[in-house]
Amino acid sequence: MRLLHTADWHVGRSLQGRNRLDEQQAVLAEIASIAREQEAELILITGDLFDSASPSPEAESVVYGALLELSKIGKVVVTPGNHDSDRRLQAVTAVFGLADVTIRPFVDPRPLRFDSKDGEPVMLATLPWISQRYIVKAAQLMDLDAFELGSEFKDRVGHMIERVCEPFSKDSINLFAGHLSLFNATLGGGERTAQTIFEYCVDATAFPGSAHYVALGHIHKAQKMPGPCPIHYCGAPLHLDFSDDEGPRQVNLVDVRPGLPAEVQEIELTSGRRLRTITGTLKQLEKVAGSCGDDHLRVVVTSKAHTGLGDEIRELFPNAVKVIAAAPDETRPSETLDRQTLSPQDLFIRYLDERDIEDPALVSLFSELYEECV
Ligand SMILES: [Mn+2]
Repeated sequence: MRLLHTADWHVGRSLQGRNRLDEQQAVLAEIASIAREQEAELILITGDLFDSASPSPEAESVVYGALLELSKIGKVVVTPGNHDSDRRLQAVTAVFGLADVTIRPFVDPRPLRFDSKDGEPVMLATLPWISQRYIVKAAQLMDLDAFELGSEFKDRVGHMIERVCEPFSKDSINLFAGHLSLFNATLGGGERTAQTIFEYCVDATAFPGSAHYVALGHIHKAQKMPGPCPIHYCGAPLHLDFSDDEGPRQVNLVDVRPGLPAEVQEIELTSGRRLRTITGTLKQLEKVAGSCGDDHLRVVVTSKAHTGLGDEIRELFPNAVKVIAAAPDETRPSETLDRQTLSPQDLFIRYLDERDIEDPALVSLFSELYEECV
């Protein structure tokens, strides 16, 4: 059986206030055309379909349109991520069920069971993003220190993974789809920092050796993780912010057969505009103006600042999303000016940093409270 694995679409995410729905729609169309050409029988979407738990109708239209398009090609299975609202997805589960799009918004110990076109039995265990407040009791959240809290979360999610994978057999194709953070994963960019730190990490050893392929979302950089079976993050299909403007964007195409190791092909995506940082003096920048195509640009000017410099740069680079004036000896954008791109969680972490407070439990609580408010 051939499956396609994608995740972290983050539809609705803007860049410095610039809407990227057209790019998001384009890359989802590219994913559908790959699925069609490669005859993927199963399409796994492992979380963060949306950027927000309350997406705009336009973002919903893009995501729902993409799910229906994919459902014409193969069986579609969705597990929610930390940016999605599980309840909102639950609300449309029955409707999407009519189109053979299975949304698994909540924890369900029973794997999905179906047969591949070749008649091979498939078992697909799923796990949505699990928030700490669901798993560690409130009292423990207060009493345990960060390390204990971390291992509590790790142990319990590890246990859930074992449990949902328990029915795997040697005669079936055994798959896992979920949205979680593994120890030692390399961050891409645009992830919520507070939900990728130690306390939210799980050990890859929780996955059974009998799994043919473990499809993960949450980390935006595509990578294979060491573990007892093939474990992959397929990464985000678009670069989401300037900390993440390099590296390929891809979907994984996976061939699986009972009793044989999975063959994983990484297919590069080309839709969407590149995010790029260019740095130089006004003179140096003048020379490269016009050569940046339609890339979204962050321009760092190292010339001495003068009135109207920002406007001059924007005139040179109409695609400059952000213009930063740095002191001549600085090559990196200044922290102060960079604040507007940070998430509330990241800002809170910086706030604590500035006051010399190191308390991951506090960060985690902030994150939980923030999640409840948005
Ligand atoms: Mn994500």
